[in-house]
Amino acid sequence: MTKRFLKAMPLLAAVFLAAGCGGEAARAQPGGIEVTQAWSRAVPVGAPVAGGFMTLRNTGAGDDRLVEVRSGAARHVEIHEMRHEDGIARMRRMDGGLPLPAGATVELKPGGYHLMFISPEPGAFEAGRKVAATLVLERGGELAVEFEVRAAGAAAHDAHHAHGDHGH
Ligand SMILES: [Cu+2]
Repeated sequence: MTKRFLKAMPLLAAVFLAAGCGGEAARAQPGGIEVTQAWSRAVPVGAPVAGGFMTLRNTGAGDDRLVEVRSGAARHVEIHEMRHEDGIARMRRMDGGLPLPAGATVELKPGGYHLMFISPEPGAFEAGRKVAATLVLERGGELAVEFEVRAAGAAAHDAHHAHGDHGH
């Protein structure tokens, strides 16, 4: 029965397998979305938010979109963009998700697009730990990712900011 199921639904099976073993930094998916350099910055216990950064590459033939991110390490996860308006950096939740055009590489990084882990679990974002999350793609199914938690101040170009992270 299982064999027949796998044969009948190879795409779904591949998604299950990928979600089941997780942990690898990069993985080609049926939808052609590749994730590399997934990382986060350590926050103290009780911090209201933690950031999530990564590089997404759409190697597929069609446009895709990151529509949702789930993680047991926070109450919920939002997809944000940061813009500078009148010299002030403002963040905005991307309710429509993050577009991943065919062939494009989209970088989530401090000062740009990023994930916001809201109400992180105490201790989950300690330097050296890994935060598991699931990326939900509009076309490419689900993708398991692990964010490597780096010490606060890890991003050299960001070190001159006070580490409250972009003004929450
Ligand atoms: Cu944010």
